[in-house]
Amino acid sequence: MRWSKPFVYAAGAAVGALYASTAQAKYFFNFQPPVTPIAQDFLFIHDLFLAIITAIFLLAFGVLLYSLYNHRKSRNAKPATFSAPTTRKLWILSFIPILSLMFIDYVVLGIPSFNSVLAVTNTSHHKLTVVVTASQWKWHYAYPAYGIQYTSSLSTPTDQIYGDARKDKHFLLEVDHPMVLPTNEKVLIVLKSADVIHGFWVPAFGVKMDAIPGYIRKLWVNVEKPGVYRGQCSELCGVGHGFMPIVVRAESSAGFTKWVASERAREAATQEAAEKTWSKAALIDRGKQVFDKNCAACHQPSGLGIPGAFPPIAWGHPFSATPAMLADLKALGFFRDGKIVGGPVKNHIHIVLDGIPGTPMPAFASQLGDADIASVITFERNAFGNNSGDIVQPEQITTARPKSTKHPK
Ligand code: HEC
Ligand SMILES: [Cu+2]
Repeated sequence: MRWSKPFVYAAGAAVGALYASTAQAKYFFNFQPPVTPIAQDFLFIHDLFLAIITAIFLLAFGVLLYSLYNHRKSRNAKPATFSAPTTRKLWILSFIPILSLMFIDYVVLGIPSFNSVLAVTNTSHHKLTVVVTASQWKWHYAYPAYGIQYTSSLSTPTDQIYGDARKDKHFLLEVDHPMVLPTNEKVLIVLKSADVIHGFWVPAFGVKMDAIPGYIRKLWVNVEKPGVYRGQCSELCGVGHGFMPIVVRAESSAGFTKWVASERAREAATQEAAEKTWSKAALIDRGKQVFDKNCAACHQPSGLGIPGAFPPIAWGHPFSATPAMLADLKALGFFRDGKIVGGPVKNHIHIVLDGIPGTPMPAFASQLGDADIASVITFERNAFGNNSGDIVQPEQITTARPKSTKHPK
């Protein structure tokens, strides 16, 4: 049979196009390059396994093709009539594959896998501890030895998320404040969850563990190469599940020490911000940023919320939800006659600090500093058409905080 010319050209063009696009996007089908001993072990086991099954596949397929060809009908091949090994030779031939598969499974692959699984759980002799707390939908990192703690949230701009701007390279994989680790040091990660199950997963580290509410779980990493490593929450945890990436920057120990110093300076600045008196414009300015980062995922950038789930922040808009949710809002003075209304400042502060228990409205007491909370409340009371003119100063937040939730910043 001869191929028609147009067909050959079309096929050639298709292959060429495929090749060109692959070359451009630098696709690769493999694990991310491993940067911890555990990830290296896992990759080794994976590669070994792949090599072995490829060899077995080729061997078995070779035998199959050989038999198909050699025992074909035109050569008058007769189908075998036996259904079980009959001779000693056949018994041996049957047992060799079984025994060799068991050897591969339990010895060649089993021993290294068992060792790696044990290694993952061995958190002894760590030098640094980082407490990682997952919540809907951000990560919180604390370094108890240095008195540093902060929230890390998605920094991909909303216009990219809604398709109004070109997606950049690290679309949905960029945060405002990455986790920072020193290289070549065993770091213990204590994993917690503040609400539902989340999953801590950074592929280049090889480890992946669920953060389960009510449990404290431990894993460790020893990053051997400086760089930025990206991962994601790996347990479906609500509508913002795709919006809580994990970004880790690994620094040499000198770089890490410098980072610690700069974090301390930042915390001092936050402290200063909490102590001074702000102008209304400055509060609203800062409040908008705090809102976009911490509240807009639920209450929406427009402040109109999502019917049935997240109430509007814009007052005068209707909100229907379960009677229990509405009762909470009514008791706080934020709901009347089917509509969201502006409740008292005191309750507004209470809602943002302590959340509304039993609903998705989170407590921000341990996540935001006093200046951030004061400014977001001032913003909410003066934006989206809520022209209340109210000003809330950081000092009011400082006094409203219960002692137990004093933010160290
Ligand atoms: C995870 C989703 C979520 C996030 C994030 C969130 N809220 Fe809420 N918020 C809710 C829900 C749900 C309610 C209603 C609870 C109820 O009905 O009792 C609520 C209610 C409120 C209310 C009272 C009702 C209203 O609409 O005025 C205020 C004020 C409020 N949130 C402010 C904030 C602020 C400020 C932030 C950010 C610092 C924030 N929320 C972040 C889910 C969220
Ligand atoms: Cu999650």
